[in-house]
Amino acid sequence: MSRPTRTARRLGPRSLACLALVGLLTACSDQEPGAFAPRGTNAAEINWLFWVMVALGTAVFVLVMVLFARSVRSSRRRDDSEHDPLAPSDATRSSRLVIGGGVVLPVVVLVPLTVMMLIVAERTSPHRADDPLEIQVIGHQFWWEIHYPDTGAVTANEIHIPVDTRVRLQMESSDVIHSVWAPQLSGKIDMIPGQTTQLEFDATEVGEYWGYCAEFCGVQHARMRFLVIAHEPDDFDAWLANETADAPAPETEAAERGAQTFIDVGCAACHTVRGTEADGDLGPDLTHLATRHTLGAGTLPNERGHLGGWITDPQATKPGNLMPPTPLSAQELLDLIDYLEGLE
Ligand code: HEC
Ligand SMILES: [Cu+2]
Repeated sequence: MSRPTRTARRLGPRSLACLALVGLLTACSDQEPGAFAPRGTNAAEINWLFWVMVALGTAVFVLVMVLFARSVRSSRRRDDSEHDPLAPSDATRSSRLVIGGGVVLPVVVLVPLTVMMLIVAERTSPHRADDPLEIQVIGHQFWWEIHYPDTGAVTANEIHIPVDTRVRLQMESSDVIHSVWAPQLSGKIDMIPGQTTQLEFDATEVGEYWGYCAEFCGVQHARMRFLVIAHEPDDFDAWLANETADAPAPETEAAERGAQTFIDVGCAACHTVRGTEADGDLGPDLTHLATRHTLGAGTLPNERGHLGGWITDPQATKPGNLMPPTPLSAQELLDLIDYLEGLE
């Protein structure tokens, strides 16, 4: 037996256990709860399967450790008594152990696990619901484009859904592989260029749930987040009706100037504001920007100061994203902010 290292001796088993716990607790957060706090049917199924696997895995681990300890003890005893290890009774015991532990136990553990896994895979697969709400989601470096196909509604980085309703995402990518994952609601599915993949899920509680790009897609992969916002059905209908409508007309003179600046300085080449001549499609649709919670796919809260900062230098907060900085006078910037803040 090797002697414990100096640090391990100094820390002792209790401190080591505490350290391990600290490591585990860093995965917990009130702000962004994860897969262990499911709020959707799929996530609940997956969470259940996870704990079954942990329980079975722990049982097997304990069993192996007990057998291991016993074999160490009995081999010591044999050393003491000069016992012949190849005596026939020992040989049958060993082969029973090999067959029991190497064949019977894996079959008993793995077959039920496989069946459970297949059941969960089937229950969380698309095509379960007859008439789900269809939403089209297109992945971009580094943001999400979201269409409600039965309407003209287009938004970005926010998937609004009615609570307790099966939703089917039809997913595409405009560039590289991305992956959609809202851990509290469902498992993850890749977005693959040239293909349409599907994810069907629901939310069982009204609320806001963070989602992430779960496939490395470039420098700002980590700031490619989205919100799933589950509403009461009436609130969802109201949201969808507003999102479908054209942009509201500017209400102040400054906002009117801002609308013109938006065209003049080139924002309109990349962004669409429905109901105006701005119809670019390289960046997010900004028609109802003011109703959104975040800027830059979850990078910043959608507030006046951050909006100004983002427009002045989007590369400062999200280096490598595909919006270039635009040189603007102070007046142009203020007008633009007034305009964008009116896009409710
Ligand atoms: C070359 C194309 C391009 C130009 C020009 C451009 N943008 Fe963008 N814009 C983008 C892209 C791409 C994003 C998404 C960045 C990301 O989140 O990764 C974006 C994001 C935004 C966002 C955040 C939207 C959201 O929902 O997160 C705002 C607001 C915005 N742009 C405003 C402007 C304004 C105002 C101008 C003109 C001064 C402008 N943009 C010019 C491409 C462009
Ligand atoms: Cu991505």
